[in-house]
Amino acid sequence: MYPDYLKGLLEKVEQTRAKRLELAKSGQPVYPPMNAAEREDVLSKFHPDSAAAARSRIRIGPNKGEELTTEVKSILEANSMVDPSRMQASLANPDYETDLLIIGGGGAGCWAAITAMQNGVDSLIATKLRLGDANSMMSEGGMQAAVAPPDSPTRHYLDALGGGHFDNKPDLVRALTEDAPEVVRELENLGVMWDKMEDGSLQVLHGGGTSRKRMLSCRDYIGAIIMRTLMDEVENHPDKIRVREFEPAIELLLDDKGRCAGAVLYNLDTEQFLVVKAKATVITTGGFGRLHIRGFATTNHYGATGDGLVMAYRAGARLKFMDSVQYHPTGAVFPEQIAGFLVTEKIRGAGGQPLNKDGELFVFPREPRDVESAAIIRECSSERNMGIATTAGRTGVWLDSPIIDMIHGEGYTRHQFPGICRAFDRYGIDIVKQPMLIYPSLHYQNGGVEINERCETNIPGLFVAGEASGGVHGRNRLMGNSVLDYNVFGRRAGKYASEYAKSV
Ligand code: MEZ
Repeated sequence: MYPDYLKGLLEKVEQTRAKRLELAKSGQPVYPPMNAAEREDVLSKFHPDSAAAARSRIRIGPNKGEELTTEVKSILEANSMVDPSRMQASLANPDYETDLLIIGGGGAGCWAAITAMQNGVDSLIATKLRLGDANSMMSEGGMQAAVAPPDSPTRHYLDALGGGHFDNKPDLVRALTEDAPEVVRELENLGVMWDKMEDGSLQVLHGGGTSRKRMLSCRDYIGAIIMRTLMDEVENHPDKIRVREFEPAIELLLDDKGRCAGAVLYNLDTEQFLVVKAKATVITTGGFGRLHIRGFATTNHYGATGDGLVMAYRAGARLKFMDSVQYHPTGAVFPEQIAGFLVTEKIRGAGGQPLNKDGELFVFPREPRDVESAAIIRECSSERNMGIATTAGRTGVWLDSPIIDMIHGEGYTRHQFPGICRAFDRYGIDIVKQPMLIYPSLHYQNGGVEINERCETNIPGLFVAGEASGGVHGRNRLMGNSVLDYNVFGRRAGKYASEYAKSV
């Protein structure tokens, strides 16, 4: 049954749906058009990382990066558990020795190990939890790649730069978009089965902020499919790739020439410190989304606590865009059972529309995430108060979802929205009777350790790939580009770090 406080919404929505349909048929915009100045205003007033963050920005020492918010600064300056100078002495008598040390067991880490192996270099993956316990595993929506006309890597490049407000490092965006078609083929060779059309071509869907349909998907969570494929490849080569689980790295070790020479691990079972000596080191530890910056709900896994970022910072690595994180516009807040759940952007891509308490569409549904999230926050702010309050004290807007059309037998199939459909089944939620309310949720660390297109940092011998790196997405990432990022830059890190390891 409809809860009291939502009574009337469905009728309003039906009326406004009919109105929107009429407008769409006559070629008129179905949402209040936002001109450039209004967009700017929405972003500056309501983007959680703009105005408020600007007030609390702090400059820290030369060579240590750029402006940081107070929260980020305190994370980075968290106390070290070890004294690196004392540990350096242990490099003469390490617990493990390897050509390549990879810190982090997600998608980028697995790719780095696989590519190094193809390059004849053995590696050791040290991971805080189990191999594959990573945000890479959780991504539901898709991977962007320009695979066929009318799309092209150039269009992809322009979209990614535009989405990042042209702050991105262009060389990194070029690497991302130009490597994409090859990554698609490589993943297929390893066993990933992409969704295809009847003629055998790859199926592409829409996401926010993209000028072409470019999102590839699989018959389940794309992250789980890719991650399991990469894990199989890693686990099939135990002689070339050693994996140490529940052994997080906690400090990088530099040699007397300032080169990265390995790291100190901490075994979570035995509580022992272990020294790894390595010719090259790759950090692939992901972001800090689990730290609930600014009190937002998060879509991130438990391990996303910014460990690699902290280690790299303490070793003197330069950081980029640490003043910005991404809020996913469609975090569920109602029904209660799914509060906190990520509602994939695929739903917006397939026609999902955020509606306020009058059933009105207040923003174009396929805006990039920063604009979409800011517009939802504005709609729910006390100033406008057009969100819908739930009994649990949360506020959100309704996501008029294509799942409703699917249930009515039109268009989509369950496998296109596997996560949310399973969640509805698990809790017996009837999406038609219980509208799904959404509100932005902390999703992605836009910035990180500054890298170049070879994944090199300013510290010789230290490479970084995936969410732990900064520069690829500027201050706003487009959907599906993080799955692509860890595949492209994980491979690149493996290639260039193994070349480096061979040369020292
Ligand atoms: O790129 C992402 O963050 C992604 C694919 C998320 C999603 O909405 O499914």
